[in-house]
This record gives sequence, structure tokens and C-alpha cells, in this order.
Amino acid sequence: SASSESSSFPTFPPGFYFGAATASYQIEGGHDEGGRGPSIWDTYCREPGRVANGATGDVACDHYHRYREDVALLRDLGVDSYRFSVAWPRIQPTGSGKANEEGLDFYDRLVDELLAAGIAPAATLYHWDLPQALEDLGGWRVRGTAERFAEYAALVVDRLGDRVTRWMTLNEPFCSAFVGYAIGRHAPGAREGRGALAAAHHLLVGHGLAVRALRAAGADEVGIVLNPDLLLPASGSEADLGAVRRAETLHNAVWLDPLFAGRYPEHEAETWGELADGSWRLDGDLEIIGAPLDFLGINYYRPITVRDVPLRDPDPATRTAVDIRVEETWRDDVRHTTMGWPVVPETFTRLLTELTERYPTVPPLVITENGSAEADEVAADGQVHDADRVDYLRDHLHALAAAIEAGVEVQGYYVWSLMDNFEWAFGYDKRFGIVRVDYDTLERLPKDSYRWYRDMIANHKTQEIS
Ligand code: GBH
Repeated sequence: SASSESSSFPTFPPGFYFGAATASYQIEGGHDEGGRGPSIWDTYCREPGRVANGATGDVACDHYHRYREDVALLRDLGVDSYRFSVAWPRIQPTGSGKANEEGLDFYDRLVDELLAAGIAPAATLYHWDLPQALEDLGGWRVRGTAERFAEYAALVVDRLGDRVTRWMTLNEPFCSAFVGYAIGRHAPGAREGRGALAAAHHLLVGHGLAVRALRAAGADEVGIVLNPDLLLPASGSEADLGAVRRAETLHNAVWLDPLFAGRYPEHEAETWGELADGSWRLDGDLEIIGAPLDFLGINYYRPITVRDVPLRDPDPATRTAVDIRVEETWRDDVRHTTMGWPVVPETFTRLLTELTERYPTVPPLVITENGSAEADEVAADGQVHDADRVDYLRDHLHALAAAIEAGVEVQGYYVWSLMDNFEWAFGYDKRFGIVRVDYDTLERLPKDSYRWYRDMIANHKTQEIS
């Protein structure tokens, strides 16, 4: 019945907002239209063996042409806000110089369409699609990219700043630095030590310089999106607790310490040894990086289990920055999504409470991504009955409500993702959407989870006014 259904909905404080999130390369397509230049993902996807089934984002969900239909889906969902990302190579095809007006025009139209539907646009400036021309000059390994990023931010806020009220500089710099330059599972596919550590630093400097540019243009709310990880020791042994400390440095402290504690990561010598000589740092960088923020975006999906292992590569000349005597595994005593990720909602509560305890100066949080990849077959009745995703979302929203109850300040929640899309190295094999995309016809089909989320939002709005 309706009442037993609504009693299963978590409750949130008045003013709490709900949204859905996407990213440019994962949904837009139109890769050679509107003057767009190539990004590192266009290059990476074309290298054999990098992406499952040789998939690319050339067409993706064709959102570049279908954005009106997608905004209508958001409107019917009843969300307060939509988080999208701006593709840097649409704005600056070679990563520097004056703006490509056609590129800005696309986001201009999208923003107007959102506002007409009563939805607040929330723009991420960098969700991993670096102009290839900048990678050719060294990418995030070099400081010049951080400076170019701030110039690009200024161009975007100049055009959209009168209508976009919420800005995010970087999405998950962990992935840009360590998955891109050390693990090699994301573009540009490098496997380095110092290069990856320098990239981490230059991403932070780029963030800080972009914050300055956004503030100078009068941007309302400015933040960054991190994916802090909840790290569980495989055992209570001293060795495994040491592994947790090193993984904590790699995943979390490398970002959170300079952003919110005015220092470089505490345990970097233990974690990286001689790789961590900090030669890429300049005086004054910590002030740039530590510019005050209005919110911290958090992407949360699952906890990681870590255990102590020997170094894979004893030679510091070739060792990568993720070779820190840690093996990462998944808990196996719970359900796993099709990503193989364990479903553990209570660690979401723990992550948020521990984070705000450890960093008392952290600004209010916004959950900028949370969701699950499921099998999502179309049933005989033509619908997608994604009960596992509904369970995932309900349980994680309850875990979020529990964190708020415990005193953590959280302003909003965006589900990942509005629709199935290009899941990076996994191509189109993994479906995270609350709307199904048929990749032959590009038709959109709302799943059961879309209707559940819509009803949950509607329930929240009724509570707010009663
Ligand atoms: C987010 O990353 C992204 O922001 C979003 O674009 C993505 O679609 C979504 O999650 C779902 O994955 O293969 O060992 O190198 C989530 C966290 C951490 C997931 C790094 C991919 C790669 C590990 N990401 N991980 S590895």
C-alpha cells in the first residue's frame, strides 16, 4: 500500500535537495561535432585492449543531440538539481587560448533547458576528459596544465555564471592521478611513480587556481568532488593495520590533508619512500590548494578491504605510485553488484562520520554520486524491474539519513546515474542508470528505480510542507 511504501522512505531535513548526475564523455557522444577537439579518452579508447569490446564515447547516449529529452526525464523525476560535466575539449579544442563559442553554446542551451524545467544546474569542470593537446605537453604531470585549467574555468564561468549556481572543479582527482598515471586503467594509461605523484599535486594546484577564477567571477557555491574510501583491514594484524595507513594516504590524505588541514599527507614517507621527494611543490602551493570551499562533494559506492603484501617492484626507478605494499580486495560476505563491488550501506554512515571527525574544518558535504550497476534485463512486460538497485538506493539513503542524524552536515544527494552510460574501461557492459539506454536505438526507458526515486523525492516534499 502507499502508506507502507512511504514509511520505507528515509527522511531528510527541510531544505535537503535531490538530484541525478552524469559526466560529459560518458553520455554526450558528438565527439567530432561543434568544433570539439580530441580528449585523452578519445585516444585511449582507440588503443587496442584498453576498453571492453573496443567501446568508445563517439556516440555514447547521444545526449549531445537528445539533451531536451533527457531534461524532460529529469523534470518528471522531480529532482531539484542536475549534476553534469563540461567537456574541456568542447570549450578549448587544444586546451588553451580563446573559447570555441559553439562549445559554450551547447552548455548554454542545456542550462536554459534545465532552468525552464525548474532544475538547478550543477556543473563539474573536469570529469576526466583532458584535451589531448595538453597531454602531449605532459598532462597533469606538469604545472602548465594546472594553469590552463584555471583559464578554462574562467571561460566557462564567464558564459554560464549568471545561471549556474553550483560549481565543482575536479571529479575524483584520485582517478585522474592514480588510475590514469599509475594503474593505467584510465586515460592516458600510464604506469608511473613520480609522474603520478606530480599529477596529484598539479591537480590540487589546478583546483585551487580554478577556485580563484570562479570566485573572481562571483560564483555562488564552489566545491570539489572526492571519492574518499572507507578502508577495512583484512585482519587485526599490525601488518594489515599498516597497510590501512598507507592506503589511507594514497586514497584519502593526499587530497584531504592539503585541502582541509593545511599540510601535505602525514604518512607519505612510509607510503612512497624515496618516490615522495615533493620536488614538484612550490612555496605558496598549500595556500592555493587550501582556498575555502562552500561544500565538499563525496562519491561513495563501496568499502575496500586491504592487506599487507610485499612490494611488487623493488626498483624505485620503475615502481608505480600505487605499489605501496597493499593488496585491495572486496568483502565477500555480502551481495556484490555487477561491478563486483560489495554492498555495505553502513560503511557509508561510518565514512561520513569519521571524515568529519578527522577533518573538523571540512565544509558541508554534498553526496555527488551514489548508485549501483545491475544486470537490468528488460522483462516480458517491457519494463526493467531493478529491485536490487532499489534496495541499494533505499539502504544507502537510510545510511545517509543516519549520518545526518549523528550530526554530519549534508546538503544534498545526487544518484549516479540518470541513465546507463559509458562506464570507462568497462565500456557499455555496466549499467548504472535509473533510466535504461538501448544502445541500438538510443531509446530511454525509465526503470523501477526511477519511479522509486521519484516517489521518494515526492514524499520528502510532502514532509517538508506538512
Ligand atoms: C565514479 O568513480 C565516477 O565518477 C563515475 O564517472 C563512474 O561512472 C562511477 O563512479 C561508477 O564507477 O580498475 O583498479 O583501476 C567511482 C570510483 C574508482 C571506480 C576507481 C573505478 C578504477 C579502479 N572509481 N576505479 S581500477
